[in-house]
Amino acid sequence: MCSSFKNLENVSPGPSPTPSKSWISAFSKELLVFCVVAFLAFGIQINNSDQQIQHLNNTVQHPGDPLRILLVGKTGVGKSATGNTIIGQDVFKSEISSSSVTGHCEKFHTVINGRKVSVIDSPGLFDTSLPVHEVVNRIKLCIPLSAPGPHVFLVVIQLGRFTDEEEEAVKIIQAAFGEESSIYTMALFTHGDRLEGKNIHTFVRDSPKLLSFIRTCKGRYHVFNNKEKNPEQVIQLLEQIDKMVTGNGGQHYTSEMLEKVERAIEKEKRRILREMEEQRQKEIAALREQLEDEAYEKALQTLNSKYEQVARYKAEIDFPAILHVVTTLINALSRFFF
Ligand SMILES: Nc1nc2c(ncn2[C@@H]2O[C@H](COP(=O)(O)OP(=O)(O)O)[C@@H](O)[C@H]2O)c(=O)[nH]1
Ligand SMILES: [Mg+2]
Repeated sequence: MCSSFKNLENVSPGPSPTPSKSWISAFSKELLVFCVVAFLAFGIQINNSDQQIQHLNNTVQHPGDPLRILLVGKTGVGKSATGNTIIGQDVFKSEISSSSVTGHCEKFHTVINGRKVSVIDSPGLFDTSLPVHEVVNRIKLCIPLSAPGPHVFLVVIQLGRFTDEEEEAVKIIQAAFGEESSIYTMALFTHGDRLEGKNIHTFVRDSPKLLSFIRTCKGRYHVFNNKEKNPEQVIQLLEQIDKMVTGNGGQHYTSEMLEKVERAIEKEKRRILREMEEQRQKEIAALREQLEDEAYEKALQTLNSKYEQVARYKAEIDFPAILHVVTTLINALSRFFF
């Protein structure tokens, strides 16, 4: 725009009076300065708004990035039914019969109030058709399916039934995903219809076991009645999850966190194996005395895999307890010395 004005001046035809010529050149100079200033101001403005957009992108969850919810828990507690309530359609198989149990991770998306929500359903623990370690391995596969990682582990518990087995299931899940997962964990009670007007908070307070678990979730819980597809309960759940995500600075659980847990469990497994080595050698010697060649080789293989499995199980289940004891000890010692 500025250069075209200059060009006009250059092509102005015929001689013109000197005062007029100097007026034009003075005017042209002022205009040039004005153009440069305006151009710089415009540039700064664009730069500022770019920075503002960048800042917004860094602080607010991108509207295209879905909220990722991973459902975990014991078989039959209502994980798939909860997934269906959130999605607003019967997409996950949910039935009383154990033949319908979710064997692998499944994922469905929906849009709630204009925002994308992904729900990942996982295989349930203590389903009689699969051993616990196999189910745990399958549940872990839900992490890559929730890539880049779930914002929340929704631990599903059936209201009125927090038995020893339920407690064990929750501990196994927590151990599988490690200490770091606790800040992304929230409890969801199903069978809200059983409350029949009773207060959910009183219900939680009345069970010491349940209360102890709720404390590990930093007191976060919500109740669903999956028999009544009331969208208000979903909105309330999302609000609670949003609060938690904000508290976590918008972060989510990641595959790297899971790998860290894996490395720690493997290290602990090798330590347990070293501890059991003497016992293993004794059993090998006994086998050698009783069996020959092929039968011995077969029995040896079975024995070794049994030791591997026992060590892995002990490392997986006992690891958080050991970690807790060590951390408490370090804390106590540091308080004593410093
Ligand atoms: N009354 C009632 N039944 C429920 C509720 N949630 C789940 N169920 C039932 O519990 C059974 C097991 O549910 P399902 O979703 O398959 O459990 P999953 O194995 O954890 O996935 C099904 O018959 C569901 O209809 C609920 O809130 N109220
Ligand atoms: Mg299911």
